[in-house]
Amino acid sequence: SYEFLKLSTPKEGVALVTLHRPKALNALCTPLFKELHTALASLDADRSIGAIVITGSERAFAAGADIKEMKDLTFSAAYSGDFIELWSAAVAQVKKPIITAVNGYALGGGCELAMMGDILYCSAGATFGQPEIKLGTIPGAGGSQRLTRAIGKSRAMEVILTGENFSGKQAGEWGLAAKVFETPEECVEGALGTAEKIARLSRVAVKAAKEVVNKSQDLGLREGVEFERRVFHGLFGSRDQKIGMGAFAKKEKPEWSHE
Ligand code: CO8
Repeated sequence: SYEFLKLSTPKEGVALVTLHRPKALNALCTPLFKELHTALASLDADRSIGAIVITGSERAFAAGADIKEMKDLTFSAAYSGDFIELWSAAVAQVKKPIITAVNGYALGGGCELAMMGDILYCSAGATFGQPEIKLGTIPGAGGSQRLTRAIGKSRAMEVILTGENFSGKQAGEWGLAAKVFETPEECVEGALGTAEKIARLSRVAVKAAKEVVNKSQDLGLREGVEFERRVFHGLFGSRDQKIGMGAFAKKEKPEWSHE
């Protein structure tokens, strides 16, 4: 049981993690992130789960890191305690696909958390932003890197240097969001639907696909293509490759091994 999260399994193979700290617009305090870390690690290890959706409320996905918790933090405490490191790891270490379904505010650390997922969906009225500059600081959980890769340097500079927010509609137009929905309900349903589709596929192939796409963010093109080819070769050793291609040849539906 969690204080700041709600967990459910609304569709077969799909876990829904709902951030639940309504009094503070889901501001990301350390206890919330510790719970998120524990919950995601256990879902990643759970063989019945194939994909994970993270969402917040209609009003706020998350309004940022907890400013009240951070305001008196010193450099030595932040540095020696590796402040934020665990937070990024909570999501980055997960091998199963994560879809973030963003409604309401996704500001600062909230925007960064949304971008840590593998696929980002939002509603048109969502509010994204990296307002840290207005607090006398900068993004600290990958915002400057992930936003720049997602929307390009000039737009990312504009967002991060001014601290001005942008809408869910803009997030779609700029390519930050894979899909934009009219309403918050549609956004969560859309994310669950996509997660269900993914959860029904070969687990080993899905894991490999996520790994190779993520490598594209770290490697140059030649190394990335070589890495992809090695993993592709490796999948000929999996049962699911035989099941998938065998079923195609026999005009049957594949029954994945879920290995
Ligand atoms: N931290 C702490 N408390 C918060 C936060 C926050 N980020 N955001 C909202 N709250 C609290 C408010 O203090 C308020 O509490 P109370 O009722 O006790 O006063 C409650 O939530 C409701 O908020 P408001 O009354 O302000 O609601 P409004 O509808 O008037 O305004 C806003 C909503 C515009 C979202 C406003 O709350 C706001 O500007 N919030 C702060 C947004 C912000 O600056 N976020 C960036 C924080 S810095 C950051 O994230 C650094 C990232 C570091 C890495 C993070 C790793 C993941």
